[in-house]
Amino acid sequence: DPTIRLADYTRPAWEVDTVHLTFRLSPDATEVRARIRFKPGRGGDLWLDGQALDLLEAAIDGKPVAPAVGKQGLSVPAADLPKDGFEWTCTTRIDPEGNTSLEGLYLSQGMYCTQCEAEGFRRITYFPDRPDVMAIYTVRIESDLPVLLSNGNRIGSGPGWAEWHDPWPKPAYLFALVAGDLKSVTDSFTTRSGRKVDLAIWVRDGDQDRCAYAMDSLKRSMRWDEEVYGREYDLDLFQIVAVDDFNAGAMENKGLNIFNSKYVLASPETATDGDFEGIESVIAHEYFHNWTGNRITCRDWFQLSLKEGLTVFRDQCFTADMRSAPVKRIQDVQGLRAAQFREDAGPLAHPVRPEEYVEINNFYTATVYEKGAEVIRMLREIVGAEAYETALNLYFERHDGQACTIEDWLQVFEDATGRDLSQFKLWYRQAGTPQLDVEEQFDGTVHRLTFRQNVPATPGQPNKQPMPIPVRWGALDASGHEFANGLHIADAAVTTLDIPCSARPVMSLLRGFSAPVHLKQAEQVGDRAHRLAHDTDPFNRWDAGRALAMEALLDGGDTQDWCDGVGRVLEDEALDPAFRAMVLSVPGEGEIAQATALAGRVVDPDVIHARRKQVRQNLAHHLSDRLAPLRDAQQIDGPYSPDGSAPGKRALANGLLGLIALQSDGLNLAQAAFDRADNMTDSLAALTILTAHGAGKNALAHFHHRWSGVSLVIDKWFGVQARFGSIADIEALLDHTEFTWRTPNRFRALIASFAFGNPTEFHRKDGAGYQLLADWLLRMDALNPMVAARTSTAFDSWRTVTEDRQALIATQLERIASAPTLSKDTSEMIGRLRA
Ligand code: DPP
Ligand code: ZN
Repeated sequence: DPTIRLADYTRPAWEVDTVHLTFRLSPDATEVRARIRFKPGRGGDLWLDGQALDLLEAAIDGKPVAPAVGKQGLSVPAADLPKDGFEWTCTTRIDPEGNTSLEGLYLSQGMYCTQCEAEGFRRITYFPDRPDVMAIYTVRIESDLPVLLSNGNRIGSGPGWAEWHDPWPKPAYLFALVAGDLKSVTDSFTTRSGRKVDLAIWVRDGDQDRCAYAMDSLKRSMRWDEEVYGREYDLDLFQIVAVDDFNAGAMENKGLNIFNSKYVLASPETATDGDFEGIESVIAHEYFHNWTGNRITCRDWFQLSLKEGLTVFRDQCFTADMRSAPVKRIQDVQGLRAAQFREDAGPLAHPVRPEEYVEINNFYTATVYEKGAEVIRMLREIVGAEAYETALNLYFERHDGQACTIEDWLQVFEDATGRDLSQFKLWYRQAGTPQLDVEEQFDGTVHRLTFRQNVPATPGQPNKQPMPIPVRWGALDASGHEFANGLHIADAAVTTLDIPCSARPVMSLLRGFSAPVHLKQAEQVGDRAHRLAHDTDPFNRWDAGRALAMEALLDGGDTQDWCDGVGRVLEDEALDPAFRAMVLSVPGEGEIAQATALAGRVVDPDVIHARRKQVRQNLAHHLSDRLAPLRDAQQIDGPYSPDGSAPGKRALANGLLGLIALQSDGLNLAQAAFDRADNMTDSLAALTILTAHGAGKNALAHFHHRWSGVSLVIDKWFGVQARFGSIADIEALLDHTEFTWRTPNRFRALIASFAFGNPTEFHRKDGAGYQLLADWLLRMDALNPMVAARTSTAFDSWRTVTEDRQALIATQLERIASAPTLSKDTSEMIGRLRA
């Protein structure tokens, strides 16, 4: 049974004090010499993980040994091991050039780099590759390449070599090595206790002028973690390396973060406002891991959310502080609903702390990350901001240098507050998005709310218990005045809340999205419109508009109230343009599909597409000649800035342009906007609008010509066409000379953008979309299992679509499942999808 279970956890048999590694780099035959000092743990045989390694020699305390070597690692019987500890030495040979999985040590455009989380270190040398084995590393790199980097501080270097030492004990997954012909952009940061930290961002020659925003974001992150969490940086050097071939977003290796270049490189000409914001938040996220992840790490991979949920929560708060808190909250909830609610509603649903897995790479999910962050947000909501701070200080004090569990995390909150959090822990154990139904009754003196919660059955979890759901609420009177507010914790199957009042109020519930649940509030006619006009909670104000739109989208009903409300918000100059832009946007097709399935109906992507188009048309018609002046009013003077109010104005202006394009002559305006654009945000927005209307031919050619060779921009060019093109268009793009499927960013730009972002073509009735995805999953699986497995989640809502489509998908899933060779990653995913 290949399944790994949380319940089977045991302490390591042997622990590690120090690791000395010497790398002799060579593209297809790198030699790694390891000298590892072991000390007794639980005791027993020595097991060292190892994959795709050539073992050249091994010795214990200098005496050659011949361990039993298998495909997953090697073992030495306890009887052959000195009881009190020993020094293990071995030399392995690896093939970075042939390593297409991008886990372990690999080559990306002539540059060596590593990705060791979760289990990549075992592709470098034999090691107890588990996060509860923490050790001090010294690394020597031998190579003719000019730049040789590893974790920690450089302790020596000369022609053809460099040595690094990291004084902080760390698990192997935080190990990093980079070697290449790289250029750096440098700066420095002085911590509040006066430590001067050198900062360096390493990129390919020519990219130095696109690092300024990443560097600025890094310095702001370092300051924020000091001010808000009291956490200082703990080395004299902090480095970031940008690489083009990378499976995920970025990696928090101690002192040497490695980033997908998408989250480092930006200039106004090449990056959108969204890209800048993404850089700011990912730089912050990886930096914040230094304390939440590195200094305090996870005992085992089931505890992944211990570092990821917390670090996402921290980066969300950072962005909220840097930008607009309400707008950030709306964006985060949109993301949560689109990805995590979707995951939670289908065959891939799993708890924030999973209890079993086959391949841990498959659990770097929206549930572990984003729902994990929501759980911490609720915890803070329930205990209060002050107690949260006390608990976090206790966490850092008590667990620094340790590999911890969710139990340790909750214990500090129990100790800091005296609360019993055993019921709260269900948020980590139970999968599925709770549904919270609310009934309201006004009796003349009291308004009574009755909350009924239901946590749906999910794979392996048929029965659920009630969880504590924090519901922030406000009560509005008929004039929109808020006369009462508070926090209700719905912690039983049924709970009630009584609000004394003399007239029936309009209730604003789940303010700020205080819990990750589906709220079903049977509001009276006009209540939602009232809240869209008056709610003092910006999140709920936005959500009221979204709920109004969703009603019309689901039932094809009347859009008058929604159009009126949106119109009023748009013209309210007192409101942040970024917020107005969010109110203007209509729920996406994926979100409408989810709502359809939740209402117990069959999803027909064609119907959803048509309805959404109709609803947008109604809005454009309703706003008619107010659109153009509103857009003109968002004119920005001065040079481009990714900060301040400008991104919000651009978002609003471009949202309005999208509606203008639905009017006669509107496409001419979009074309003019494209021609005139002097930054990527406006250029890509206009290009997207033109392409969505099938009028992008010239603009696409122009865009391609202008940006040929700038890979991050060419990714956008592929992405736009993937989302709006036909399958024939996609097939033509697959043959394009610049389509290099081996680079994950490019693969995602075309294949994943198509599968996730082009529902009508993906769900085409002849099954051609499903077949195309399956073909590429099979192809990619042989090259890079992690990317293939991740992309297979495009099939995760397959049981909600029409029966003819389900049958076509089932055929493709079966075809993949019966492929002669399939990675552990993809076979686990397909197995869960079909279960
Ligand atoms: N640990 C990484 C992150 O989420 C994922 N590779 O930051
Ligand atoms: Zn992370």
